[in-house]
Amino acid sequence: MKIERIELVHVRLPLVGRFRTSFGTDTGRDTFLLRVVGGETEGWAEFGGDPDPLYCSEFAASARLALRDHLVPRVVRLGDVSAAAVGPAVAAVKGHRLAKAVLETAVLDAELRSYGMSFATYLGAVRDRVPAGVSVGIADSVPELIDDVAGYLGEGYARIKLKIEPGWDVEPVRAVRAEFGDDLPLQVDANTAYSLADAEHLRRLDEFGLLLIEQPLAEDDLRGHAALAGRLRTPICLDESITSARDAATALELGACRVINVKPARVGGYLEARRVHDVAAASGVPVWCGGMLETGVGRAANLALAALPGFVLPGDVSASGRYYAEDLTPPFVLDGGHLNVPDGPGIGVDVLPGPLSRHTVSRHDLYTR
Ligand code: NPQ
Ligand code: MG
Repeated sequence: MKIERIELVHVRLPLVGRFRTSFGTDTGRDTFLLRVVGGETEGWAEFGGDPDPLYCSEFAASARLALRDHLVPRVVRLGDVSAAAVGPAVAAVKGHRLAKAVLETAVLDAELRSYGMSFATYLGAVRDRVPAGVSVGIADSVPELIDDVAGYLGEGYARIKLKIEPGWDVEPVRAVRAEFGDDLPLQVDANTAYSLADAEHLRRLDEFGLLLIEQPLAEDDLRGHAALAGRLRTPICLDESITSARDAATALELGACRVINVKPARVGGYLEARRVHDVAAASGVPVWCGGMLETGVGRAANLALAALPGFVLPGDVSASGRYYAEDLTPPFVLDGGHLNVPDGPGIGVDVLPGPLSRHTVSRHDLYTR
């Protein structure tokens, strides 16, 4: 494929409710889409980060500069561009995995659309629907949290993830177990809010039969996670710490985790995400698909990944309505607690012009031939 144009579309969408984590509160999603046009085809992808470097070191403005000045020129210079060639072309650039991911994914979408092949088929999906989990933000009070969880269970969600932080951990988990019972698939996500000195406190979560505790310690603290793992019954799952398949192999070798949250953006794209899946599967380690408050553009591709055989736990793949009153694509809706995996060409959904224009802040050409 010869690339004719790469356009960055800055979008801003209000969230249906506030989303609070241990690193901040969001009331809207502010990100960008990349549109790659080449020959008879075009592809779309969504940046998986945020305007602030709080979840990870990258942010929307850093990705925009990395793409404009370093990544796009290296890829366009290839002449005949394929998704498989993007990673090698940008490998000399250190880091910037979220920026690399959005570029590779847009090229992959364009390429697969030109063959009429779906992401699901390309990645090796073995299911046509996946169970939907939901990530529940920190609430102002326990009764409000119980209301939030009851609402999601009423909609059919198959698994609940509670965001936790010091001061909001044992009590909310105890209350959710007391209200909804021991059979509810339940897990927690600390987004790096604890230290190893909190090990005895975190051990109090062991009595609640959680599926896992996600990223309790700092992203660069594999040794600490391994030490903590020796003191908890609850399996540790890593999110922020895993930025590549090699990281996954290292973390498993060190005993730093027993479960991995796979986010394509964090590891540099869907090709590396599949390699993380393969590394985990080779060790019999379960993985699940994480989420970054994606619009339908990112959500569609995540559903394809979540349909791979090693994705044995429900992911943070929720319906569009979990976050957005109006999505940028036809909305993804729950069907018996599941979401259908798109089977059309590429990501399998189209960006809707009306919603896109209503939520567009600005458009910029990063490249025109
Ligand atoms: C996680 N996601 O698993 C992340 C964290 C997260 C669904 O829990 C804007 C962009 C806001 C990305 C808030 C879920 C975000 C974000 C939280 C990612 O750790
Ligand atoms: Mg997480």
